[in-house]
Amino acid sequence: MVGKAHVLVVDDDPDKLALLEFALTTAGYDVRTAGDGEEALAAVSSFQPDLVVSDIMMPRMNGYELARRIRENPQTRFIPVILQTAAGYRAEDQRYGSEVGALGFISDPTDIDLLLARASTLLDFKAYLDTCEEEASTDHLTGLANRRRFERQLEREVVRTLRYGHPFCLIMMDIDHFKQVNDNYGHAAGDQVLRLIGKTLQEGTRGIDLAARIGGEEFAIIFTETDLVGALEVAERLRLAINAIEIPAVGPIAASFGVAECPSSAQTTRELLASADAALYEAKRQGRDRVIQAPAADLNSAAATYVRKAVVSGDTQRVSDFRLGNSISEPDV
Ligand code: GH3
Ligand code: MG
Ligand code: MG
Repeated sequence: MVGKAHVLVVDDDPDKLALLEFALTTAGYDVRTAGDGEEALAAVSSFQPDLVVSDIMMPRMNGYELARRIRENPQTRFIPVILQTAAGYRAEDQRYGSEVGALGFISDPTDIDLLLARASTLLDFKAYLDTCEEEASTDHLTGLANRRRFERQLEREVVRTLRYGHPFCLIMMDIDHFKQVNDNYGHAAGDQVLRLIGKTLQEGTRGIDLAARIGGEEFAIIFTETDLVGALEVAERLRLAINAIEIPAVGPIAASFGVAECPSSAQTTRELLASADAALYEAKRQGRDRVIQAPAADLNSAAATYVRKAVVSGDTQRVSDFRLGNSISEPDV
């Protein structure tokens, strides 16, 4: 986490809420408050807390249900939750709290020292988890996303496009004659080229796009909410920016690009990758240092009709099978 840890405090009793807010703010945390579980769930996605401290008995949605919902969402499941209650506490309340995933249970909400000690430990674990997650999905040479993060994001974008119909684009990029850079100027010079290209891709894309290093000298960029025309423009701009990189010891460098659009070029993760890869290969074949777009897929094919019907009927199993490239040999259309 960068800066102060975010703590969300949830309570329907305004006095208790104010007390906890004051105590946690004084302890140095960035605190947000919510009056019940439903309000808290909305704040969980907008405020992205590192810790939730919640009362149990509340109108609309109680603390158990809030903890359960936080745990069941893959995006929020590792946000620790502390439950606290003043009213008639029983042993089974604590057991139930643990069953729904709460990591702390405080039966005396006036014991601020206990709360702060528990909060501090859980926030320490959360910060370490965040660091691990960040390291596990970052390419250390360039600082870009690595293949792991790229594949996850690609899967999400395909799901989103199948659900809402907004196109997005995938660009695959490979440095031209990169082996010669290593052979002629050494591996350290090669690494410097990779770092500079990473920087160029980062600076040439928007914050919502994802630039990744997915192999030795292969990069990929996911352009969210962008159609083929837009992505081709950016790819061309990036190609020129790479041409303009100056490394005196190495001389000019260039790269080839393949651009595919979902859903027009392909409608599954695997096919989209294959489609952008084929376009990249074609760019190499045509002489390198160029951008080539993937051809449009046949949107009236039996398989395309199959996935459209599955999406319209909300048949997520079929959509998922299709995305993964499973069992589409006999589309039921
Ligand atoms: P093409 O234009 O066809 O892509 O030719 P190329 O030489 O770029 O392609 P090839 O696949 O033959 O060579 C890729 C080279 O990338 C080989 C390898 O030494 C280099 N490479 C891969 N990973 C790294 C790395 O982390 N650092 C450095 N310095 N070089 C790397
Ligand atoms: Mg290459
Ligand atoms: Mg290569």
